[in-house]
Amino acid sequence: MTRPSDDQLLAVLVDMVAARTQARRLWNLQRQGRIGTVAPIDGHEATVAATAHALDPSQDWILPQYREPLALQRYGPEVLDHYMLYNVGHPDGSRLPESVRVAPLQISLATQIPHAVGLAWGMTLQDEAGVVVVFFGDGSSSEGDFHEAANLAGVLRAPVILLCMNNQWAISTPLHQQTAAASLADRAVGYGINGVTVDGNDAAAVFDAVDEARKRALAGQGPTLIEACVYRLGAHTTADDPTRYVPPEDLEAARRDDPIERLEKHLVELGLWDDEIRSAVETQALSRIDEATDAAEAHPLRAEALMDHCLSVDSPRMARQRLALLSEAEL
Ligand SMILES: Cc1ncc(C[n+]2csc(CCOP(=O)(O)OP(=O)(O)O)c2C)c(N)n1
Ligand SMILES: [Mg+2]
Repeated sequence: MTRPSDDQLLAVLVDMVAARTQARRLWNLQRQGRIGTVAPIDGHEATVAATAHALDPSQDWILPQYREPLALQRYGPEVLDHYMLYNVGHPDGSRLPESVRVAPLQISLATQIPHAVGLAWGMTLQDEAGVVVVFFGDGSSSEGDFHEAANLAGVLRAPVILLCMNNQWAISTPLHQQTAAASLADRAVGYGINGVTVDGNDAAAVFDAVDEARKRALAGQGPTLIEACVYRLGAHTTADDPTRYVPPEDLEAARRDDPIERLEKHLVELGLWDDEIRSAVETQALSRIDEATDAAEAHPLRAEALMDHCLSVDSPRMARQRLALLSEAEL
């Protein structure tokens, strides 16, 4: 068992508070019509930030779903900068520099999981050290891609960590309508891989689980499926009204177990956290996201970039569309 040090926990909390602060800014930016639909991270912060801190950004990969980017500060400022480019609708938002081991976020549910297994297997074939962590939700765990990828990962003993964020909801579908399984981690047995359930609101427990899974993977002991149990504290996305389906008493109970408050309490007791530090972290987080937003809005946009990465050579119809876009852009 590897307990994170107090300094590591402090670094995790800083990232968690920054993420939630920036998520509020994103919500407002969407309401102002400056960015597209976004999926708030509220409730996922401990799992995502603690996972990033249990990894080595110089060798380990992260393949996100769509809720994670704000809590991946450990992987460098480029993650937020590209997330904002993505949010303003720019294709370059999905092209992180090669040195940043974070894949573009993925909206087509579970399609990132086979890629993660392939990437991990490829790293083994090329004798590259490191592991791959792939995030996906409880809803995504019903997709064929998850099952096929988990099966292949087991056969190949790929150094991959399948990190299922069980936040109890897939938009308005509650977990009990998603699966009859008592636990999502139990599915690991069917693939011959290691499976663990962790309290995803407990940053130290997540750090420990990811660290353990990483060590196993690096020692050639194969993949781990980690089910991190959390609760989605906000809307599914800016296009959702959860008051129509989330029972208020469930939300209230989940709020009493807020991951940020829990870690803050611990670090206040250690004398490492107080209101002043929190407000400095919030101020810094807001200035960072404002700076990233301004840069994204100023980033030059070529309309036909929409088609740049669809096919290696434009189809005849795309060629006509590209020309049409170009002539409109010139108007
Ligand atoms: C293949 C596919 N089917 C359906 C959707 C529509 N959709 C977007 S998010 C979502 C729910 C996903 O839930 P979950 O995996 O639990 O992630 P969460 O949003 O709870 O973090 C659905 C059904 C999609 N994006 N992709
Ligand atoms: Mg979910």
